[in-house]
Amino acid sequence: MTSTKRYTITAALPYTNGPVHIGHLAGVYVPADIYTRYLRLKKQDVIYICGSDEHGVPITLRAKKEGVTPQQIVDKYHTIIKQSFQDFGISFDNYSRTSAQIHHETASDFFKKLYDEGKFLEETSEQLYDADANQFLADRFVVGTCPKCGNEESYGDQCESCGTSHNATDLINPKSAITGNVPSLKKTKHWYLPLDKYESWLREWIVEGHEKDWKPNVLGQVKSWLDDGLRPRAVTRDLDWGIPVPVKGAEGKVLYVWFDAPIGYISSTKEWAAREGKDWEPYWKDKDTNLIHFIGKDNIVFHAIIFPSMLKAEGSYIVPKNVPANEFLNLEGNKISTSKNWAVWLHEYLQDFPDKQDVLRYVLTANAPESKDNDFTWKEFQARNNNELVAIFGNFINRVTVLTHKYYDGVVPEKAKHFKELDQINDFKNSIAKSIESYRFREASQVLMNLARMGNVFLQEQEPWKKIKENPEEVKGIMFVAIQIAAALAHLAQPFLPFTAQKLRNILNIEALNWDEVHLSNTESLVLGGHKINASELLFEKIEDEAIQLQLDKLEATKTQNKQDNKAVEPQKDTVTFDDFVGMDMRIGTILEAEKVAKTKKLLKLKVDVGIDTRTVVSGIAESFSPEDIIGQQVCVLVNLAPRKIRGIESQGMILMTDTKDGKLSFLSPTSKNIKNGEQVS
Ligand code: B3M
Ligand code: ZN
Repeated sequence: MTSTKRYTITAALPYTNGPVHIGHLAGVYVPADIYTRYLRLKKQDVIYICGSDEHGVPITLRAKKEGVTPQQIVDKYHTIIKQSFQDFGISFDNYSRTSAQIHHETASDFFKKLYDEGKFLEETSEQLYDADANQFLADRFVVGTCPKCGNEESYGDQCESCGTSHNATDLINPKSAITGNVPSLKKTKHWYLPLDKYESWLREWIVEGHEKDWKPNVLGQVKSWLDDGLRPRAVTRDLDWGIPVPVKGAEGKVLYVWFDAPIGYISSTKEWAAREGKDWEPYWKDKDTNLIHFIGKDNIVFHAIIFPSMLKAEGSYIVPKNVPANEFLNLEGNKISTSKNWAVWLHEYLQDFPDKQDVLRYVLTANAPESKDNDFTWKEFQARNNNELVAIFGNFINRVTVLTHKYYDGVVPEKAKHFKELDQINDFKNSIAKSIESYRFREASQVLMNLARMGNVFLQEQEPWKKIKENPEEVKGIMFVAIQIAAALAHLAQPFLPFTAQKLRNILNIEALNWDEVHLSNTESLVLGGHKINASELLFEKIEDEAIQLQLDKLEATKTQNKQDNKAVEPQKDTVTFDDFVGMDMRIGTILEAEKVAKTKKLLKLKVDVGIDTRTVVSGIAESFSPEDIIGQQVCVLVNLAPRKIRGIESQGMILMTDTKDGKLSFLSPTSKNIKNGEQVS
């Protein structure tokens, strides 16, 4: 990377249905920020673009929950989110919002162009409808079983468990998320992007063109979708919250949120350009521009398949060079969840740990979910702070600055001898650069820490405090090198720890350098002899057990609260007739065999002796029971439920279970030991 290149870096637009948490930061915004800050230091032509995603069902649902309008929801969370990003030093060049006028225009025009050029299919078909709510059920308005992996809580447009994107009508056993009703079907007209037409182009572009440089988790998902075959995808919705579909005959319809949101990157770029007096187009249309989307793994299909197909259909845009998606960050062993309040919210973190933005940035980077899901624990947070930031980085800087004041009144001595450590600084720098350029930010952060480690080892070996009496001249040479390492840390830490880097520059009384200026040789140094540094100051402070316990207690309280909320009993369902009831044939049976259904989390394939015969039942109980524990278990089976295929296996009945809201299942089994298989339940 020597010549100047243009980069358009985007970070997923967060939904404004809640504040942002550590999962957001670790998965998307910190890695993208490190990358961008590094490119800026490399003097590249780079913009870092983001904004709030203010349309879509999550917003409407949150508004319903809080009893306010969608507009009130987006205004509230846009403000909180924007502030959190700013507080954590996420250095966007522009943070816009999809309710902005410029975005409505841009998205509308984009749709219109594709429409005018006949790039959409127009089709009237039966869609899921909730008559009580007077609402078509798309996206998150509907949950049901994923046809691909059997996850019973898949959304209408996407399964969060296996990542597949599908149409709402593909769901097995769909239910309205608004009323819980089983939806009916109703005819409605929509516009579809024929993804199948872009399949061979996508294959050539991604699978053949980016096999080497895209991350394996991204390529894996992309290949699996392409292998399954792509189908036309509706890009409009029957909703009242969103961008109106700008064509005749589409009254009451809006653009699908995943159609408008990625266009938000373009509108945010336009907003930036207008403010800065720049031209936005090269950042999206010049084929030499590197367009890079930082996202979480649940967004891969939209950024690697759907949005590129939209850009290709439009014709004048470039497509992404890379889509570095991260996996998920869990919290203390459980999935982070906005609705269950299982998260470390950024604005709350800052109340408890003011001025410790860099600590969180560092911990989240050092433990980033780059190739697999990872767990954030408060113990690790404390350990990384105390054992790395304080004991290694901070300790080294403190020793250097304290000794410089003690021996030389803060004036840097002249270079006396060339130590190998000076050359090693260059190696560390190159190694950090290489890791960042290949999106390996964890590795990069560890190389940075290793540079501080090297500084400590150097001082430990040279022991200037022992030599200062007998050999003050030698100590000058040692301290000169130690100060160069400290300065290198200040410069190389910039992308990762922007606040600390600034503080350290102030202590060392030095200006920021560009990446390529951080170079040492026989003749070049980072700080010259005679330079005066400022008073020493601690960069990091130890985090005590009490502060960590407070956080753990907070999470414990959330758990207790969730348990209490779950205790609320479901209201009674609509009445059924006696005939409805006796029509159900329920028998006692015994589980003879049980095995996991391949590539699913929840499904077990059971062989059950129900007295009449031995039959196969596919049951979503794998998260509560392991196969070997339930063999021989007597259960209650609904045997005359119409057979249906689940993951290609015909299920001939249903095991009756109690299902608590926290997801714990238990069997309904006879308490008497003498009940034979085939006995009827009535
Ligand atoms: N708002 C999904 C999310 O927050 C979505 C990203 C849009 S990026 C164009 O996970
Ligand atoms: Zn799935």
